[in-house]
Amino acid sequence: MQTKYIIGIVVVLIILSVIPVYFGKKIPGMKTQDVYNNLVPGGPGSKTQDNSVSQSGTSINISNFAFSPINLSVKKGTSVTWVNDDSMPHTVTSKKGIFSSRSLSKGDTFSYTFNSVGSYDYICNFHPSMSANITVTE
Ligand SMILES: [Cu+2]
Repeated sequence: MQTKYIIGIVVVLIILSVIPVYFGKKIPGMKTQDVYNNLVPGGPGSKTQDNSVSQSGTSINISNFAFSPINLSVKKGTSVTWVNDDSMPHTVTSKKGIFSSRSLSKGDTFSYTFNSVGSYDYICNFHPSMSANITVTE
């Protein structure tokens, strides 16, 4: 009889110790900050939505230490938006000093409207081997 009581007590203790763990559990791989960012409009996580705002523009991705597309031709007056997809910070900096972004962290964007016809070479200030070109036509 005594062993049945002991087993019963052990089972109750196991159940009691499992309940708070179960209810306190978060969705795997999801941080509290991510939940906040996704729920709050205009929060840090909603920055990527800037892409869809510039419908008449074009976007360039920065990933794996490269601009993509590396060469882009746009019509005069086009707004180009760069999006940093790398976890490494980068900049978008005109070789002739015509435009330059601040240091872009992952998810940050930079936009520039090209109002003059010409060829615009640009690099990342931190990684000058990252070079690309925008050609602006009439
Ligand atoms: Cu860089």
